[in-house]
Amino acid sequence: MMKQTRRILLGLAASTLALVAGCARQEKDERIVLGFSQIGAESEWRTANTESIKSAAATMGIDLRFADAQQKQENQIKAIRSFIAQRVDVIAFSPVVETGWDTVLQEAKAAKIPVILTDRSVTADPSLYVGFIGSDFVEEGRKAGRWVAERFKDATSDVNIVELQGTVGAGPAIDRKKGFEEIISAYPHLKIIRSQSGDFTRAKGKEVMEAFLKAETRKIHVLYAHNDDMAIGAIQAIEEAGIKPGSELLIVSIDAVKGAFEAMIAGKLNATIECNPLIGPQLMTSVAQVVAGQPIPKRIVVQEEVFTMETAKQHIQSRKY
Ligand code: GYE
Repeated sequence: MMKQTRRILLGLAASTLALVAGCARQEKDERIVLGFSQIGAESEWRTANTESIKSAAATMGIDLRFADAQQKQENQIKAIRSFIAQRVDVIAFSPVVETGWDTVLQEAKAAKIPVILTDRSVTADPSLYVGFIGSDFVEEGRKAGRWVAERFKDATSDVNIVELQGTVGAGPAIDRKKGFEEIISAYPHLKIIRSQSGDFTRAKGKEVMEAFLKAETRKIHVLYAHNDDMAIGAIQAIEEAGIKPGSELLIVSIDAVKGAFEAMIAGKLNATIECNPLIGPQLMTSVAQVVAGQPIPKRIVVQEEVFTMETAKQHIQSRKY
């Protein structure tokens, strides 16, 4: 009897000790702290990207301080300054536009906090960040251009293209325009007759497409949208104008989000170029490497594909975003 009581008491003491030790470990949180400034929630792509970052941080046990900038550079600069003040281990951000980051990046460098760029890049001095993980936007623009060139290779008269650009000054808007123009410039009959920003949103895509349709007296043959959301918004405007998107007016866009697959299956969108938003795991791996003092590649390019109306059904089930 005595022996049994002693065993119970010893057992209790051991579990109390374990509890105390556990608390101490929790108090002294050893997790890596990552400050992340996201652009906003402007598109389906962005929502998938945010989700990927949050779930990868949780899986890898990284303490993520997440700030949404609502598509404003000034909010991103504020968030980065607050991460510096909090003395986080690493700062990562997806820069809404390419320019205007030098000062805040220098502040991070002076505080000895490494910065990793994700999704979009900047034009600042490359020594101000340790690496950039993201897509090759020029190549995405080229893929869209090649799709149009192939589709109209037998055309004998002008092919009128309207373009919905992404956010003014954003890397993907500049590069997707550049890559597309590079390809179509080899085909004199392919002509961009109107081009304007739709800020990567459905609402703006619709609004600008309405304006194009209203102002244009020539027939519009093709819409090239820098993302699927703007194309989806534009589809509404095109239908409201009594034109059939996908047949009377062909559409190619970029991202390959679920909404684009649905539009392709409905016969309203012709092709989408993949831009993969699921970069959370790659980012967290790089963060852990940087904290461990290991070098990371200055440029990590995300692999992607092209999907068309003809094969959309085959792929939609396996899509994760
Ligand atoms: O294509 C668009 C989003 O930066 C690659 O931003 C990203 C772009 C994406 O709003 O849908």
